[in-house]
Amino acid sequence: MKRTKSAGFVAVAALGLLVATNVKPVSAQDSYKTQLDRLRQSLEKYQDYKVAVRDLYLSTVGCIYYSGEKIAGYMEYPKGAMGVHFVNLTVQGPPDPMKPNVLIYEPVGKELKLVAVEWLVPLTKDTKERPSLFGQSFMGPMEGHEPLIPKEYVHYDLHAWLLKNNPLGMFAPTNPDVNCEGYEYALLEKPTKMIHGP
Ligand SMILES: [Cu+2]
Repeated sequence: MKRTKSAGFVAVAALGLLVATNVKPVSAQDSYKTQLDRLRQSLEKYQDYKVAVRDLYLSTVGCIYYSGEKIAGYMEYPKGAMGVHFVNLTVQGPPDPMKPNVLIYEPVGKELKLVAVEWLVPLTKDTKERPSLFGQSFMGPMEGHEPLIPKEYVHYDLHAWLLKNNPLGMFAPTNPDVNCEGYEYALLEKPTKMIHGP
């Protein structure tokens, strides 16, 4: 009886060792996924755009979309929409993966559905390098997106389609599945001029 017990213990201990040696170190990819999942959860409350407004994410009204037009020296935005940007000017400093300064809504019928977030980072004289989050380099630098953002607002940006699938990828700037059609303030934007910078 005693022998069986200790044999069982040895077997369990060996199994434990096997499991322990099988544990792979957490890869960067896994930790980005965990971060993105945490961010997605923290955005739940902003499904209601009024909660976003109370937290100072303010609507810029227009639903932005691009035709897919390509111009040399200008940003290449694949045909698709970005949606309605709600910008929080009180979120400043280096980009915080858990606190984007822009929330993006898609008008669906009479509602606004939260579909993505964006980090907008101004280019300043102190900028030493291109920002990145989740292993993704930001796009830009580029001029401000007229007519809703002044041209002089030269910036980098990164989009993340956390709440609506984007066939072009999680971090693509435009989403062909997002639609501004039928929305009163749909706004076709021209590609934005690229600026030289780090
Ligand atoms: Cu955008």
